[in-house]
Amino acid sequence: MTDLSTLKSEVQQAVEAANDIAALEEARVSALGKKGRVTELLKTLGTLPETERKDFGARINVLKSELENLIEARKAKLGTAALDARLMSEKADVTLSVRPEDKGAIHPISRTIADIVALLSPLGFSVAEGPDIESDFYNFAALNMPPDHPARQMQDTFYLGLGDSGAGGLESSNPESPSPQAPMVLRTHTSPVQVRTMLQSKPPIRILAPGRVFRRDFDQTHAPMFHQVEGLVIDETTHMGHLKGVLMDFLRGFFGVPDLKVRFRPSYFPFTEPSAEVDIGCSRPGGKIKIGEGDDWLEVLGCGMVHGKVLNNCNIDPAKYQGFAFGMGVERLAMLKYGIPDLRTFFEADLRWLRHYGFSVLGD
Ligand code: 2U9
Repeated sequence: MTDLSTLKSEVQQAVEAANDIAALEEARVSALGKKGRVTELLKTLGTLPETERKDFGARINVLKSELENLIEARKAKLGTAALDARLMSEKADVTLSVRPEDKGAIHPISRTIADIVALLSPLGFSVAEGPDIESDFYNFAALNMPPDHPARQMQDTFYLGLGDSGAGGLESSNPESPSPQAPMVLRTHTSPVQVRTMLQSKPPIRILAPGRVFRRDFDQTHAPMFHQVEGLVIDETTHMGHLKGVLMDFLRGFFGVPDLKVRFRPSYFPFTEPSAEVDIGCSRPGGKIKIGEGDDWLEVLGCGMVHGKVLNNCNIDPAKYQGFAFGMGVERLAMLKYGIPDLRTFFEADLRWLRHYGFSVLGD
């Protein structure tokens, strides 16, 4: 009869000698595999006399589970050793100084958003964010754009598959759910962030909503994805004078022209009433734009007092509260401030472009 303790010590030696997972697997198969030594022994049980069979069977099973434990323990040890070796080989010295030839750069979009936030946060604005994929309610219905509203066509929308179906739109019991009439969309503006904020918190509200937006539009001056920063202020006595003061100070700071001419021109947006578009003074010598001089005008942002219907939709009482909102296109402002001529180059991920128009990480 095979000496089980010899078998055990031989398999044990093979397991301990295995220096990687493949060698360990080889040792396991030769002991416990279909044709392994322990399995072959189990097959001989039937040939033993009845009196020996039970005892020998039990001893083989004990051996089998001891060997399995040994193999598992070795496997864990080899795994840890492999991880340690990998960590050692991938060790990075974070105390090394920056290599000038590998210097990264801040993208003009990130820099412009940072510029805008830095100018407005001292006035009490904080930054709020929301999802790129929105329901009909947050992107349209709550903003006074019901299903048949012509303003929906003003912003060509990317519609998404429906997922589950339920009622959408303003009448919906659940504003998150899509329906065949109101599928989910890629947000066409960052305004849904303000809707969510108003539904979640009480005035006073002072927020900036920077982020990506999506419209089905692509030509020299339009990209299907671009960035906006929108702002919202809601309080008991906020009025159009506050709106004008905030935006005039902002534009003068942003373009670095303290006496910049700023003009508010009546306009229309479904979510604000009254609404205005804002122009700044410029000249256009030889087709180039020079900001802060001359008698010409250049449109830079839109704004207005938040529509009473929008306040109602967001559970804010328009008899008690009022406020203003504004929106600006980040690429457009970056092009004007940093002299970038072509919108499409923002999204080409061209390293030479980024080295030229990008900003140092250290802010100089
Ligand atoms: C709520 C209420 C009102 C945000 C506003 C504009 C005017 C505007 C455009 C500028 C250039 C978009 O990127 S652009 O094409 N935006 O003119 N946006 S008022 O009004 C809001 C937002 C949210 C709850």
